[in-house]
Amino acid sequence: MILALTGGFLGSGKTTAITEACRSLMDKGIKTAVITNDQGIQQVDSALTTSLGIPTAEVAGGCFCCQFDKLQENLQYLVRTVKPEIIFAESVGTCTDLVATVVKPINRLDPEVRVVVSIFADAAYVKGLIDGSLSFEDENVRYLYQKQLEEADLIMLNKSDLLTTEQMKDVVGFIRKAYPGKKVNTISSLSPRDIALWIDLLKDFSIATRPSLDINYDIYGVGEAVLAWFDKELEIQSPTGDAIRVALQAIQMIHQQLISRRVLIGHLKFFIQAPGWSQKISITPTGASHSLRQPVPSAASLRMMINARVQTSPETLSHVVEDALQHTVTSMQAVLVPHTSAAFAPGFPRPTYRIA
Ligand SMILES: Nc1nc2c(ncn2[C@@H]2O[C@H](COP(=O)(O)OP(=O)(O)O)[C@@H](O)[C@H]2O)c(=O)[nH]1
Ligand SMILES: [Mg+2]
Repeated sequence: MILALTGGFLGSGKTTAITEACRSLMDKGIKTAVITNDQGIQQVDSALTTSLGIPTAEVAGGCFCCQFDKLQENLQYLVRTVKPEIIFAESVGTCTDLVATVVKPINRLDPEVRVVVSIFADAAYVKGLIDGSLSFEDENVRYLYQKQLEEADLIMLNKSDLLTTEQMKDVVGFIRKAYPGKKVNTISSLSPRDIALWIDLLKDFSIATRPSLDINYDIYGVGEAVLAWFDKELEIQSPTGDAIRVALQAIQMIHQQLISRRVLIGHLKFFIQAPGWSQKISITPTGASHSLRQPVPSAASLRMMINARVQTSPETLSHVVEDALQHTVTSMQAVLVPHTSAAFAPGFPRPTYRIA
């Protein structure tokens, strides 16, 4: 069994690649499953994979490293119930030190499992690092970003479709120079051919030993904590059938408000579910978002799940989101029914195991 441990920064395209890979494997009759991971309780990513019929288990309330036993439990559960050839486990976008805290403990407990660490990087984000347009990124965040790539078995330089050939050449050159000796693969998660290539790489990859990262947990901890977390589940009711349009307008307003504050948007994820219609909407540091399925149907009500990571205080993030929701709902004569809501700064990473 292959455990495709899939990491990389927020919004780099991990879930997109995983869902595409699962779809393609399932089409061929190959059994597969997903373990999602987030620090919050309701997860947009698991809502998406579940809605697509992919067997999904969730590690909530902390990273894989800090919830290792839960990860192990889910792995065993999926092996028993689904018997997959490949399990994709997506780590939190600000998590690093996976080799020491996840790969080595798994290898020790279950040497039969073949773990491959793919680290995704958004090529447009890397371009932003090169040309300085992401200069407002906190230096501690930059540190954990670099550490993530440092421990990759496979660097997956994703979203190649967003850049020109020339730009991609610069980005690949930059990554090769920063991580000499690493395998750098340029892909687009939206391309079935590239996803097939990733699956082949996962199947063919073998390695005898990996070094654990040399990492400063104080810097890493600050890098995680400066990206505030906001989770919310709510319902929108619209007697005029405009619930989806209200949700989309609120999302746009949240995005605009954050842009005007010049804060780094790690990832804004929304999962909208109306009767017979569901859609995940993502806003990433480079703004790229998968185009919305059109036309938008009319709906009298919907449920929306929000997961946000933004480089600001939890209070500010919560205020921006709540304000935009309230404003939009009121101006479009809709009703907002809140379910759950939480805003926090992630705690200091304390891995269950760490094998240096
Ligand atoms: N253009 C483009 N967009 C992508 C690609 N991969 C992912 N995305 C988009 O990037 C956003 C974040 O993707 P997601 O898979 O949720 O990122 P994650 O946070 O790493 O799991 C979504 O809007 C995706 O549609 C890609 O290869 N090309
Ligand atoms: Mg994801």
